Amino acid sequence: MFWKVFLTCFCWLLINTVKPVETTLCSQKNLGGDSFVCVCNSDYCDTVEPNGNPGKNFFNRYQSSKHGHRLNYTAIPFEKNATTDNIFYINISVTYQSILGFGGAFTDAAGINILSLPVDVQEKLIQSYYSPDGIEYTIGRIPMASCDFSTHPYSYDDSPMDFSLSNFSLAMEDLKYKIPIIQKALSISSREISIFGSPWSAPAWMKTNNNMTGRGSLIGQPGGKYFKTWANYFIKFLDAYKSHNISLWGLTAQNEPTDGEIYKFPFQAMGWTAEMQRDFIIQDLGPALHSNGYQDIQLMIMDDQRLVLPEWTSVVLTSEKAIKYIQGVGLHWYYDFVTPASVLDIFHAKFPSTFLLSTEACVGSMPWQRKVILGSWDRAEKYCHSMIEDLNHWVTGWTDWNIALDMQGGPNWVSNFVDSPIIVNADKSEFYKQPMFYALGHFSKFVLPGSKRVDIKPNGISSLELAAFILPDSSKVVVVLNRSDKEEIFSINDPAVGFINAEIPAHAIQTYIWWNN
Ligand SMILES: *[C@@H]1O[C@H](CO)[C@@H](O)[C@H](O)[C@H]1NC(C)=O
Ligand SMILES: *[C@@H]1O[C@H](CO)[C@@H](O)[C@H](O)[C@H]1NC(C)=O
Ligand SMILES: *[C@@H]1O[C@H](CO)[C@@H](O)[C@H](O)[C@H]1NC(C)=O
Ligand SMILES: *[C@@H]1O[C@H](CO)[C@@H](O)[C@H](O)[C@H]1NC(C)=O
Ligand SMILES: *[C@@H]1O[C@H](CO)[C@@H](O)[C@H](O)[C@H]1NC(C)=O
Ligand SMILES: *[C@@H]1O[C@H](CO)[C@@H](O)[C@H](O)[C@H]1NC(C)=O
Ligand SMILES: CC(=O)N[C@H]1CO[C@H](CO)[C@@H](O)[C@@H]1O
Repeated sequence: MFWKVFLTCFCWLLINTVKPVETTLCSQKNLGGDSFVCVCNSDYCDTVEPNGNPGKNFFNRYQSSKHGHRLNYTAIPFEKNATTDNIFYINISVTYQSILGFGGAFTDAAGINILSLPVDVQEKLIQSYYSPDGIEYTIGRIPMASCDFSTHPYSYDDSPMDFSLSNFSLAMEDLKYKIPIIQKALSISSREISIFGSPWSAPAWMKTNNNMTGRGSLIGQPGGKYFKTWANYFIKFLDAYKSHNISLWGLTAQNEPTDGEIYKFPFQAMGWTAEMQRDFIIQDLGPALHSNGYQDIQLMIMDDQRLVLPEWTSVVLTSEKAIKYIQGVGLHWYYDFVTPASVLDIFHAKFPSTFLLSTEACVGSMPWQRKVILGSWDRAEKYCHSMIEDLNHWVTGWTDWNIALDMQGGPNWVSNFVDSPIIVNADKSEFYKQPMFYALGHFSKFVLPGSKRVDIKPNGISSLELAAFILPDSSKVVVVLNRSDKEEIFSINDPAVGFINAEIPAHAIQTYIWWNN
């Protein structure tokens, strides 16, 4: 009996320890950028080494760099002392915000691109983002009906004066380009994915300019017929997605409400003042959500540039009646260069119980920027820098824009092409994982929802950019970015385990993970 048990255990151990590592490395290709892309096709796609506990006295390190690896895994032992004076001290008794997650958006354009690939390559693309051997996104955003990354403007109810919304229905685009991809992502992920919806525009007939584009807003006033109908449209949308087994976690009240105040704005938009948004939530949207069983939906206001944060929130969140319906504020990164991150700290001090979430970001949207750059490390640094900066100023997560675009950065019906972490080359039946994909992965795979940011402080002056977290299972994570041309030697001290004596190459991102045992 004893031997039988012993042998069984021994064989089990053997099988489970000598199991070959199936991780595959990046298939590098230089396509003109300052770094390379990783090519995925029917034959091949790189995967990420699982982040398991490496055992007593060891920590995990994942590294990506301009000239080297993509999420390259190594287990390294702790040391008893630092080998440098450049030491960062982590202090888990100083905690900040809870993390919601990291992810991207399921746009029509993303779906069109994914479906342009052979079925097995489509699978690899979705796995790259959502499966346990990918970067394991935990956030998803869905445009409610069309946006610029659609092939044409449409809403869910284009029947004029249909105030009862009896002709409301999801579009072909939802059924073909969004829902199947979201369902696949949910089914292959081992994590919960928080999905939120955002509308770009109401149907034209509900608007002052009778058009989904340009300058225009809902007809009438909050509490009026059009506002009530627009609130019910959100409920119909939530119901419709639910009937496809997709339960939403959140909503933003409007994508970029300031766009619809701009004369001749070129694509779907709807204008709101902060006062209108506040009163719509108090009189229409909030009550509609609560009376239809959606009181747990996380409702976010603004969903717009950091620039408007102080003004907007001082109008909406100072209303007692509004804040009982509102949980968060959505931020877009496009004009961060004119607004310092300190506005986020000021916001948090004023409204500590309302979370901040980055709800949209992409590179290539500015007139002076190139659209798609294949293999741009510079863009990965921009993403990583933004995530570290946001996280160090109370932001709870970061949402990228389209999860996949074509070689031009579309499709986009107004030619507002931009870049994406995954670029699909349908002609070659392959896709390219950009450096931006790995920059996101350095956070999304490791900084799980429910983690808390903790203190990490240098003992002297260092310009490395870092953010540190304690996870729900008490493991610790530190993400480090070096944007300079030289490598840097540093050490991280956790009094519970010792020193991580580290070296970061020039232009590199590292994630360190360790457990206390
Ligand atoms: C990491 O890099 C080392 C050294 O270049 C290489 O031998 C190894 O295969 C890489 N491993 C992974 C999982 O990327
Ligand atoms: C650790 O390093 C410091 C500074 O280099 C030194 O003063 C100290 O004696 C060392 N401690 C041990 C235990 O080696
Ligand atoms: C960690 O932070 C706590 C709370 O501020 C403080 O009391 C403690 O001294 C800090 N520990 C170290 C090692 O700095
Ligand atoms: C719904 O659509 C049908 C077919 O387009 C149309 O005949 C009907 O009038 C619409 N209903 C409403 C209430 O607008
Ligand atoms: C909406 O506005 C655009 C831009 O001015 C115009 O081209 C289009 O024809 C308008 N659509 C409708 C339905 O009026
Ligand atoms: C939703 O999930 C249930 C249970 O898993 C399944 O029976 C049903 O077919 C699904 N419906 C859709 C529309 O996917
Ligand atoms: C941005 C940043 O942190 N750069 C650092 C990378 O490493 C070099 C070389 O040691 C430092 O001088 C930079 O400050």
